[in-house]
Amino acid sequence: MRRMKKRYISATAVSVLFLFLLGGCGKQFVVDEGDGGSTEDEQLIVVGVSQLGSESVWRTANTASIQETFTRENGYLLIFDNARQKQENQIKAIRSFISQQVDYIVFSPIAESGWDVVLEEAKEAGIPVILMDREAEIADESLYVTRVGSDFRAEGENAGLWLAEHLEQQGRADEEINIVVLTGTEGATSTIGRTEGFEEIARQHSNWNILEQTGADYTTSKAKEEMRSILEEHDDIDVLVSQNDDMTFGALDVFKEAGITTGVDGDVTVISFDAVRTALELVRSGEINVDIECNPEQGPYIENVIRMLENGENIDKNYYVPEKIFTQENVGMYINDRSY
Ligand code: GZL
Repeated sequence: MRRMKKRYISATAVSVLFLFLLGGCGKQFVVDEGDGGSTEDEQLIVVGVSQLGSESVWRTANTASIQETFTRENGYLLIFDNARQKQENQIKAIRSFISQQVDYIVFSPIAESGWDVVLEEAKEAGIPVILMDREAEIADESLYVTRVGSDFRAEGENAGLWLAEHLEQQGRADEEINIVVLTGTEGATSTIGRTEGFEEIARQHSNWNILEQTGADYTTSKAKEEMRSILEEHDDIDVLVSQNDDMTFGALDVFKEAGITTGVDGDVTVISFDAVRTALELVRSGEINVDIECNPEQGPYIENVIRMLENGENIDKNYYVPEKIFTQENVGMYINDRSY
């Protein structure tokens, strides 16, 4: 896709933009201050990225991947906004990108709904929009070019399939199994997909009882709060399904407070998602039974899409990033190579 207009932001404008936006929607802007106006600047592809927040280790790694990819050396001017978990900040950031006439808009929708109006504005401005990580529920699919992220439903199904296999191996396939699920941010694609995927498998096992399915917003602190409440009601939990490692860390702390062991030889089997390094250390030690990877290193895949668009190539509507499943059996082969 040809870039609509050749634009660059002069050093002065960058400084003004930096000051303006610091007081505006986002918590931070990373703007590569060029010398403005040089031939090199004119060739830069300007990418506006609205990141939903910094709620988890996974999100930090996702942000790092973007900032390490869209550098001046690689031919980009990155304008980055952290929306601090607020959809209205993402919408403001997208509008500021439009007014700056960036070449591409990339954003990770904190929740699936509420994007049609602002994406109509981006379309009218002739700016291609790429979804990162999560999906947006948009009536008109022409409002975004593609999505780069995970297959969250498959992640949830894989968690259920692992549990079924695990119980079979333990000779507990017909035992009553009491399950607690900590879910992520309400309305987020990752939450919806992981929940639906696991439920799909759970429905095939009438002896699986989901005692509680509680939202903890992908944060450690909220998970601690919710897990403490759950333990006041239930002392017969067999399995914890926690939809990201940050919530798992909180739940493990609460189990320890209550004298409940977890993992390979524990009272409670623990299934987690994301597979950040700190969690993989707990898989290796046996405190977490299995960690379903959610790959945050999406920057290079998004950059590849932009290159294809720049070259006028056709692209798909969705690109899944590669992911693994980690258990005590295989984690040792990968843990030392992890970048996050
Ligand atoms: C998944 C991403 C989720 C992670 C959480 O792609 O949307 O959001 O699983 C993060 O750690 O908060």
